[in-house]
Amino acid sequence: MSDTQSAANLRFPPGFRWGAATAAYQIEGAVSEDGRTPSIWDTFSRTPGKVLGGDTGDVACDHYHRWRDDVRLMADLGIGAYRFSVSWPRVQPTGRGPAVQRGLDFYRALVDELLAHGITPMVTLYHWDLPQELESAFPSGSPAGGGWPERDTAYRFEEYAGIVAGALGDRVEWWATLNEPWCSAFLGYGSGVHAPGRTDPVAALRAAHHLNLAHGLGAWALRTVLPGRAQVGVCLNPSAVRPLTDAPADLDARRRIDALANRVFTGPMLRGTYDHDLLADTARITDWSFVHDGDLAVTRQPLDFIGVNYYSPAVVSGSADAAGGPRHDGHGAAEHSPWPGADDVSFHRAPGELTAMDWPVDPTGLTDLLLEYTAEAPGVPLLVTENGAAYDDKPGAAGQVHDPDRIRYLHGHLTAVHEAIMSGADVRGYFLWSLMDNFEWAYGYSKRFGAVYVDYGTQARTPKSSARWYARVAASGELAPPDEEGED
Ligand code: PNW
Repeated sequence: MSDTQSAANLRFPPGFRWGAATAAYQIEGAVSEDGRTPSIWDTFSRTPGKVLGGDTGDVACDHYHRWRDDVRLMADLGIGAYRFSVSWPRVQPTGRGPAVQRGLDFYRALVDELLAHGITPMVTLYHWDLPQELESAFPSGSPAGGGWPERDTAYRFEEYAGIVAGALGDRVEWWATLNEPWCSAFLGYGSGVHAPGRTDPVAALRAAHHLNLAHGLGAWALRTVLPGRAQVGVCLNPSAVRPLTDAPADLDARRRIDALANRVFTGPMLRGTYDHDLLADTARITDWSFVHDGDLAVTRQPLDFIGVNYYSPAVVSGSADAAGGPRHDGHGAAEHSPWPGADDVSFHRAPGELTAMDWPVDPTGLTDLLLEYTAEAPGVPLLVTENGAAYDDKPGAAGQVHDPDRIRYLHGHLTAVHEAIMSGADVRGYFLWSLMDNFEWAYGYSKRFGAVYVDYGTQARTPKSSARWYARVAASGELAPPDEEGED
């Protein structure tokens, strides 16, 4: 490469982490091995009509048996950090009481293997696989019906966090309490397109609060078990929400969705408040009496980092569009709204090419969010803990998988991260979603987000051209041009 070309490449700060991410239910399989019991996602995926094609995580990428090979693959690709999640029902099958040693041993062995290959592990404690017991088994007379709408689930999470911290804390420094609590609360209990598939706006708001509480209790548990040794954060999926026009109704729609998508979590976590406008907007639905005295001091724990998961921006307007038409909020054509008290807000397709998820490609939302957090949480380092895209990848005749669209997507979004850094955001790393193709929740195996292609028949892994491109970026710390140059 000539000097001029290399001078044109954007250079990331020294020490910037180049990572990849996965989640337990999406890759592990082995759902009834070594004492694991069903999670809400096992139950949901086995319920006809909930997941496309009737797919389940029963086998997934069989990572539970192939983890050594998967770590070697990451090492070959020069991945410097790996964010994975611990399956709660694997280590504490009923969600209460003693831990299962074999479950913990799996993660200890995985972490040891990562460290042996120079890969920094980051543990996500909760990436959506709640033990089914905690959803179903509730004291009779409990009004909330179990799961996250039930306050006790937050205390169960605190206990579980302490168990995992005790088992892995001697070798893991980076911890995320929750992944995308918005999805858990509002897709799980509001629109019902995610497990456990409930459709009750009050349950969704209760769930959001108890997830905030669980985050605070979990952060506290991590720091109690690992004093001074844990870097504790949370992975959010903030919405880069834009008004369709400057009309007052559209600006108000933006404010309302910002409250329900973003401030419902950052309020309690960063400032120890639920904003007045959020309480007022939802007053017809609930009086929020499930928020107890003292809760907002618990939810507001110091954060060592904020994890930003970003895919696509949202465009909203205040008046229902005359045609009705499909929703473009990226949550499918849900019958039930994931927006309690704001189901009249219309979502519009943002400009930009669409990925296989029908999510528009617009990296400017990522720059905006990183700069917003920089202003909102000054001094708190940021990590992009998920970013990536699904495309319709197909192996060629020689088995190679060319995915130039994904390379362009990653190049555009890494450029956006670099721009945020140049404007003052303290972004310390980037985790590509995902290391490999996997179980994409309600879409099953039909959507491929991986940098590595998975043949689900043979479980063969094939790095796509984007994986090789990303390896070059990670090795050099510079953004290579978005082409497949150097490919065989
Ligand atoms: C995130 N939405 O999920 C998750 O953290 C990953 O496990 C997942 O595979 C990835 O993004 C890609 O989808 C989301 O409807 C699922 O807005 C749905 C939505 C957002 C994030």
